[in-house]
Amino acid sequence: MAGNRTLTMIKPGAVKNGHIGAILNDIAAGGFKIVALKLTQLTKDKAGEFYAVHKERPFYGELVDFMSSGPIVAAILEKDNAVADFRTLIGATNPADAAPGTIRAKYAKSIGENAVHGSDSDENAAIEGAFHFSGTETF
Ligand code: 3AN
Repeated sequence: MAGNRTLTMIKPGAVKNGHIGAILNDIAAGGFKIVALKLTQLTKDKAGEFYAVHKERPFYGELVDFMSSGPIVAAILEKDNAVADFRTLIGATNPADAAPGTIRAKYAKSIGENAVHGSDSDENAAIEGAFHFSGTETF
């Protein structure tokens, strides 16, 4: 059975460009309930840890530099079928391929600076939720 939670981050570019409110509004309009939320900044070490699965990819250094470059918003979102439905709401990794109306189509600049993160599996949603939030910060 599909799980009901996913982890998102509003990335530094979208925070810097003033899109926090609009993106949270799209998330709520998409039927997701926020069960954890914070404004925070990743160190390079923490960003490297978060994206460790991509360590061998050519864009890893650029990704870690970008994700630690400024504040982000991290949130755990709840909805039936959360992981897949959230990935539909945000659109394709490359905003050029993202369906019209999706969060990445509206707010992402490029494949590297693509506005938001969404977990890719229930297992990773749980790992990523615990990465950002303690038990007392999660409702
Ligand atoms: P998604 O975030 O849609 O699950 P992944 O897991 O393939 O996509 O990639 C993780 C992150 O790595 C993306 N959100 C994006 O910021 C970055 N990324 C992926 N592919 C590229 C690429 N070709 N060039 C630069 N950055 C990339």
